[in-house]
Amino acid sequence: MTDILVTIREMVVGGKFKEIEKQVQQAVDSGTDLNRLINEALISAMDIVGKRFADGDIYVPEMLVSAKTMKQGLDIIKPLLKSGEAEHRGTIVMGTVKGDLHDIGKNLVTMMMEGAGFRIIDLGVDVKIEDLIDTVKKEEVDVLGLSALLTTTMPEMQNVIEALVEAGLRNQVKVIVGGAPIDQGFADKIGADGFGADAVEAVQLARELIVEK
Ligand code: B1M
Repeated sequence: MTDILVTIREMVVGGKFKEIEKQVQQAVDSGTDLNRLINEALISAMDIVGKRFADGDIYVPEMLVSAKTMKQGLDIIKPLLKSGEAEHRGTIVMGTVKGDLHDIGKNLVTMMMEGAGFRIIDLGVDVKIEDLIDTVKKEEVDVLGLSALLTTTMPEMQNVIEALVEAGLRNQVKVIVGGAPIDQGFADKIGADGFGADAVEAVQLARELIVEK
């Protein structure tokens, strides 16, 4: 890994939010590959932070400052991922399920989806089922993307799918799920149409599902 990627990863781990923008901008200007910047520096920093939290070496405030630092780094990269396509390829509603406040992964997926030319309606975090259902009813939604980071909020994804069935909307929209504790087996079990392990997979999946529709 190059020095600049190591430096950025350490800045996120250390929560250096005042310095991160300059460093990421420098990496971009020097031609660093954006995927490596995202995966090897920013995402891998959050893995380190997660491990330290699980081991009891750091606490929620430190985790929060690292999250803020990562977001600021991502904000520099975000405009560079936009494809600038005039016509959108389909509409995707994104949200982190009720009870869950983690949004870094969801935002990353959203950014990549936008970059791939989809219209995104981002409902944010802690999203109530009623809000998801209302949006699917009002907008021409092709894909509903749900994110969950906590084992305690994973079951909410199944509740959303059941609510779509009850509202008679299940056949109108494809549901994709993701987040650190989610896997293909869970997605199959709850009747989702697909699982994305990361943002790149999520974009690929959305493309395939929209063609299928
Ligand atoms: Co939280 N947290 N957290 N946290 N946090 C985890 C998830 C945890 C694993 C840490 C740990 O113990 N090792 C643990 C969960 C344990 C469990 O459920 N078994 C945990 C905990 C316990 C908690 C609290 C309960 C702590 C507390 O208060 N005691 C609390 C819960 C709050 C709540 O949600 N109600 C909490 C709070 C927080 C912060 C607010 C401090 C902060 C979040 C800030 C924010 O998001 N704005 C935070 C953070 C930063 C983390 C870790 C360290 C990092 C998460 C992250 O951003 N990763 C996390 C440990 C970890 O995951 N390593 C942890 C980077 C991100 C790019 O990855 O989100 O996985 P990820 O997204 C990936 C893929 O999963 C995928 O693509 C993304 C890009 O590759 N993906 C999708 C995600 N969504 C997708 C959707 C798709 C497709 C793919 O389709 C729709």
